[in-house]
Amino acid sequence: MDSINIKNLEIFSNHGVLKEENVLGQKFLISAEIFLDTQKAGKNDDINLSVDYSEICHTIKNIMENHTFKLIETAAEKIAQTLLTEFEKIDQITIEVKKPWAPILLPLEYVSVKSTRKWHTVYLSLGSNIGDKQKYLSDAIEKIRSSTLCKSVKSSDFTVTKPVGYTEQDDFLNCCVEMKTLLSPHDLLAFTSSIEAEAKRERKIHWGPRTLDIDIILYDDLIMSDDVLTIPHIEMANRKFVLDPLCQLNPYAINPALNMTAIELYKSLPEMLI
Ligand code: PH2
Ligand code: MG
Ligand code: MG
Repeated sequence: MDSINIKNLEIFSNHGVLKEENVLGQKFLISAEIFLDTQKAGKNDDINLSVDYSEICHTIKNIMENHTFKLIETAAEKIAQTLLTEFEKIDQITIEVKKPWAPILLPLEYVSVKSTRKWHTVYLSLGSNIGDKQKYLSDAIEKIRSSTLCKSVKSSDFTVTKPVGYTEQDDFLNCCVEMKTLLSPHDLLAFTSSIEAEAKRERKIHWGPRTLDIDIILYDDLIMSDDVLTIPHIEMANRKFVLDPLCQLNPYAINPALNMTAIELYKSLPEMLI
């Protein structure tokens, strides 16, 4: 991938855990490796097809001068997130914040934090089978769209499906959403759970009726599992109501745990489910 690089931008500002650092200030050196496709800009000699490194430097300077962070971790996080959300052409960024005058009473060249952040590609499955199902789904998609930490949000069509698992309940309305997000898997789960909670989601019967269910299906090519989250979604390969709308968005989306595309999974559903 192409990158634009800024090395050791010098800024005097007031970050630190010690009170003295917040009052007196000190020198910070900021480096940025900005990943984006520069080919179009390079071929057309047009700055509008790239990002202006001068604008980037001034954005970094404003963040550093207008905040007082305790940690250089927080400075790096804030710079990475601001640049990724304000410059839409940036796919990924590595920010290094160096503190050459760190007051540790020992000589050193500098101490630094280096963080890499990027837009992740995510697929969600949404379902509703109580009340105004259409509104629950479209309100949820609107809430996702309005987050600055999500972009390029695309929804499949909404489809009516028969309940799977616990069958003594109303039909579902289901869809899938494709998007890019800066949220980590657990932060994304907290975000989708908060949208479920706003829809007055109650957890009474496992796989029972719900106003709104939002499941994380795929997150880049990540494979992970812990007490609260398993990615890819463990049931996706058995669920037509997930695979059908997923194929509509991207038939070649890969389940990295099974090493199969959405369309391959759809075609290998048992006959009775199709
Ligand atoms: N969700 C379930 C269980 N069963 N059936 C359909 N048709 N659609 C769903 O979204 C669904 C389900 C658990 O989340
Ligand atoms: Mg579910
Ligand atoms: Mg769920």
